[in-house]
Amino acid sequence: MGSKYGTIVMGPAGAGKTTFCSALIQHLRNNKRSCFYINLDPAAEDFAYEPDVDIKELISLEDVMEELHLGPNGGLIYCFEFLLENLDFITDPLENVTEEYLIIIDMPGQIELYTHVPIVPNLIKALTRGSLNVSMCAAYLLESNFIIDRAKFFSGTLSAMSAMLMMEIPHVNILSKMDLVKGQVARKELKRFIDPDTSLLQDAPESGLVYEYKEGVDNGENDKADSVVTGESFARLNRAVGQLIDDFSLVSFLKLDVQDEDSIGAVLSYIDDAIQFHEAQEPNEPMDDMNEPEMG
Ligand SMILES: Nc1nc2c(ncn2[C@@H]2O[C@H](COP(=O)(O)OP(=O)(O)O)[C@@H](O)[C@H]2O)c(=O)[nH]1
Ligand SMILES: [Mg+2]
Repeated sequence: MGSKYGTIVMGPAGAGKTTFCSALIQHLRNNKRSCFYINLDPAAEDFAYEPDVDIKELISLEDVMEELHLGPNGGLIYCFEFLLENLDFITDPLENVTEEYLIIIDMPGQIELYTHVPIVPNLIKALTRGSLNVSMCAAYLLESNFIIDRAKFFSGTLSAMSAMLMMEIPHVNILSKMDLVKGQVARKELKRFIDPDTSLLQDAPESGLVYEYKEGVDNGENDKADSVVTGESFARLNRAVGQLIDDFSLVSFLKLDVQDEDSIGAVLSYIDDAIQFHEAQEPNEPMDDMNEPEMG
């Protein structure tokens, strides 16, 4: 039985996951590589490339919401619980996917699926363990315009880290939509986000920041609502968050510009390395082939 290779594309809604999947598929095609595209977002409609497997053919989010009187998030959880009970819907088609293929799984953005209930971790276990034995890498996307708001950026970084710890598979973090911040952020400044510099949380506030903190100043005169985000306790929380990210020192980001073929290629090469794709593509040692007929 050969090995299988894949990537699961995650991140908040609107982070650019589906756009990245399409760009990746196009790039693989340009390089004469095969891929197998799985859509697991039951709310996704438009695809540049038609998925080979689409969760919508198993279960309809609309029907679930209507018949069970659930909201979109509850409905989504239900869809994934149903998927986990009917795993052969994705494992059967994967049986025949060979080692030259890159399996690409396009996920919905709801964070509940990764953290509140271990739905995605269980899905990943089903794919990476057992008979399928897919070598998998998580690609976690965060929008680059988050870096305009540092507290938001670090909260995004924390969710990336949380997903990473839950999945227990190789993980690459990707800062998507780099075209949106091009020219807005100095190169040196950007570097502090790519490899998160937690002192960013203590810097003097700049325009666009939602909170304000000054060293040694108890912002006590502010009214109560404000002081939640401007006071010493918020700063202390931020320092603790920064320390946590530092302690793990696991979170850094790859920059992604989907319009740029080289950028996609660079991200893909990180994914390939993480799943050891190329090692499996080596041709057999000629000696092995020559020995075979003599033995038989
Ligand atoms: N400017 C820009 N917009 C993007 C990029 N990637 C995605 N988008 C837009 O962001 C929105 C959400 O993208 P989508 O791929 O559907 O995000 P998903 O919810 O994570 O799958 C869409 O309107 C895309 O056109 C990008 O690299 N640059
Ligand atoms: Mg999508």
